[in-house]
Amino acid sequence: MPTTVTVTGAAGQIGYALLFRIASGQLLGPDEKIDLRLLEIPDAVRAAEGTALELQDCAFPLLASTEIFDDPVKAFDGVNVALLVGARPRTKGMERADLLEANGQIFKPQGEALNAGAADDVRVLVVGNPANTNALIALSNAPDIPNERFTAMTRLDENRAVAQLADKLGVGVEDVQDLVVWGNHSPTMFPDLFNAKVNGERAVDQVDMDWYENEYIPRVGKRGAEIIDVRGASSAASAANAAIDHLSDWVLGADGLRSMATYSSGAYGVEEGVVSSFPVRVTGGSYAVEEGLEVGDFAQAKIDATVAELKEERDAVRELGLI
Ligand code: NAX
Repeated sequence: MPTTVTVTGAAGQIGYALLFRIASGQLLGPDEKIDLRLLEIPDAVRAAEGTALELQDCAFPLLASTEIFDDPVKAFDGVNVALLVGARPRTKGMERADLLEANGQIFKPQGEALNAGAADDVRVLVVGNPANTNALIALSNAPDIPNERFTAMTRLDENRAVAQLADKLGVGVEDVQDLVVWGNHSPTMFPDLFNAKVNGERAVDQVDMDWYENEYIPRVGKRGAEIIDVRGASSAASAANAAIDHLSDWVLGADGLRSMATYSSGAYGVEEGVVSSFPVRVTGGSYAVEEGLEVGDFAQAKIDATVAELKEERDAVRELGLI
C-alpha cells in the first residue's frame, strides 16, 4: 500500500520546491510508493493542477497517484504524512492578533479534519507561520490524535545554525554534531552551542562568547529576513529541504540530536502546553526529547525569552477561542 502524503499550500513557492522531492523518494526512501494529495484554496487549485501535470511529466516510479483538493476533510482522509505548509502571510496593517486569527481559520478546521480522518500512524509537520502556534491550534482541535504526532518546523533554523558555525570555524557541516535550536521559529529562537560538538569537542569552547551572542545568534535568527532582502522573496528551497530533513529523520531515523518543535510536557522548565523546539533523538520512527542536557544560566535566559513569546501567542489564540 502506498503511503498517503498530503501537502497543503501545494501551489505556493515552498510547495513547488517540495513536491518533486517527495515524489522522487527523498522523503520516505527509495522503496516507498506514494499517493500524493495537494490541498489548496479554490483560487489556487488550477495552479496546483499545473504542478500535478509537471509531476506526471517527471514519470517518477514511486508516485502512485496525485490528487488535488480544496476540502481538508477529503485531503486528510487516511493521511499518513501531512505537511501543513499553506498559511496566511502577514499583510500590511495586519496586527499580530489578526494574523493569529486568520491562521486559526486555517489550522482549526485542518486539525478537525485530521482528527476525523487521519491514519493512526499520522505524522504532522507544520511549516506555515507562525508555525509553533499553528501546530498548537491544529493539535488542540484533534483530541483523538496523540499530541506528539504534531510537530512544527525548526529544522531550517538548525540547518542555518550548522552552516553558519561550520563557515566560521572553517570545517565541514558534517563535522558539526548535536546543534539544536530551542523555542519558537522566530528571531527569538536559541541555537545551543553548549551541547553542540565540532569534531567531538564542545562547540561553545571553540568560539568567542561575544561573537556567539552578538553576531551568531542574531544572524541565524534573522536569516529569513536576510534571504528576503537579498533574494526578493522568502526562503523556499531551503525551507522545503528542511521539511524533507525533518520528516525523513522522523520516519527513517537519524544519528545525534535534532531540533523539532513539539508539545511541551514541561521538560527543561518549558511551560507545559506550548509547542516549543527541543533537542530530540529519533529512533524507530518515533522521537523523544533528550534528557539530561546542560542548560546553564546563559542558555536558560535565552530559552526563557523565546518561551515567553510562545506563551504570549498561546494566550492570544486561547483568547480567540482557537484552542
Ligand atoms: P506562498 O504564499 O508562496 O504559498 C502559500 C500557499 O498556501 C498559497 O498557494 C495559498 O493559496 C495556500 N493556502 C493558503 N491558505 C490555505 C488553506 N487554507 N489550505 C490550503 N492552502 C492554503 O508561501 P510559501 O513561501 O510557500 O510559505 C508557506 C508558509 O511557510 C508561510 O507561512 C511561510 O511564512 C512559512 N515558512 C516557514 C518556515 C519555517 O521554518 N517554519 C520557513 C519558510 C517559510 O517562511
